[in-house]
Amino acid sequence: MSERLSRRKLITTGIAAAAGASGLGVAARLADRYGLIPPDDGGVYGVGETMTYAAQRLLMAPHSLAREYTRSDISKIAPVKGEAPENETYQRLSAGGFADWRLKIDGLVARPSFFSLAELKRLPSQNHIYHQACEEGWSFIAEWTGVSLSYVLNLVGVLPQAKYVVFFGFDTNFDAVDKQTIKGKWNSIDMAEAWHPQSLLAYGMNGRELPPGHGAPLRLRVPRQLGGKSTKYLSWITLTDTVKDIGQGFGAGGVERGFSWYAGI
Ligand SMILES: Nc1nc2c(c(=O)[nH]1)N[C@H]1C(S)=C(S)[C@@H](COP(=O)(O)O)O[C@H]1N2
Ligand SMILES: [Mo]
Repeated sequence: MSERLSRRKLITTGIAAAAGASGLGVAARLADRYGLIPPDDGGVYGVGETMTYAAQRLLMAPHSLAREYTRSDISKIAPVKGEAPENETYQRLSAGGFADWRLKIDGLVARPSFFSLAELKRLPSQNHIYHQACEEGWSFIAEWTGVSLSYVLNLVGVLPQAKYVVFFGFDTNFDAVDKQTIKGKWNSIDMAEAWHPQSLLAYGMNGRELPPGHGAPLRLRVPRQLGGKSTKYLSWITLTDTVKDIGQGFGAGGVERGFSWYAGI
């Protein structure tokens, strides 16, 4: 039996025990049907990652809410992770106030679309004050303004086969002809996270435009996972039924550098 299969068997045994199901066959079918195997199963980490993901997806209500704070809780200092992308395209768009920037959304959607920043700002906006924690140990509370990811997904019409929403920022080579050569800070979330009411496409922070270092012109915010899942400098969002054909196939560039795909907190 391969390493990967034995891991899978261990996982489904655990799920069978947890769910009180009568046998491995049932558990395996349940695990597949309910999407309890993360894309980095058998990747750099393995069984621990899958147990965390499966347990959270089984035990937590899909729409459990991250805590929301008040304006007086907003952190005085919000650390910036990394630098805004240095590539020529990003610099040119930034110099033009992102007037020429478009967000592309395609893949398993009924209406592949491009959105300008002005168009996104005309959609119903939301403000959320929540906590962002980096796996490196620092965190801050900030107010984010944007449009609900679910609202935009409904505009483009998600097809039933879609399992993941994949995010590419300007610090990835997202225009690679061969998707397997995509590198950088791309990431993906499952549909439970995508439809979650607090998942936001943010263009504002603490009452101002999103600063360059924090992801201008648009970033994802998913407050139920570590900050690393909240992709900055967005350019392209694609819906897919598999992430196996992107980069090394683990669902996020970070997995290739040793982080786990699911970063629930
Ligand atoms: N495109 C892109 N998105 C990214 C990153 C990045 O380097 N590039 N860093 C991630 C990590 S590890 C964290 S903790 C947060 C940090 O967000 P901040 O810089 O606004 O604090 O953004 C995430 N999104
Ligand atoms: Mo991070």
